Amino acid sequence: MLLLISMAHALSSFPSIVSDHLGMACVPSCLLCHETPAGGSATANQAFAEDLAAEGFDYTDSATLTAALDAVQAGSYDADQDGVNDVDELVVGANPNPGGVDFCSVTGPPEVTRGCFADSGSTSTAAVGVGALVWAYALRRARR
Ligand SMILES: [Ca+2]
Ligand SMILES: [Ca+2]
Repeated sequence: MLLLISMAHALSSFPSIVSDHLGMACVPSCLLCHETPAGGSATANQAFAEDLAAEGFDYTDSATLTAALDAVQAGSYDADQDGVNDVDELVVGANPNPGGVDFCSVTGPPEVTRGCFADSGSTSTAAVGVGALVWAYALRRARR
């Protein structure tokens, strides 16, 4: 139960972890790693996501994200082969993926505040439901 809740939390915080770790001007959309704006593990096929995976990022363990970001930076990855490294692009709000729309600009997609786990909607709904049950249980216990 706690694992489910913490996993949903981890998934929802990936864009803000990237933003915080790299000091981005905004939180990137799911399109940084996913092929669709709503995200989901089956769509995490962007070139940048593959770079992160090559450096040990495991989406079930958010602690691997910052290490993979550091490794991608140290390795001077350039997912779209435009001569500017992935991390350098992200720091200025650009999209490191081939053909991607920049993240931190008025023409970019909207910021993500709730995460990139659309295809696991039942999981996140379940996590919210479980969270509500835990809360209700705690409330009941507190009233005794
Ligand atoms: Ca590039
Ligand atoms: Ca680029």
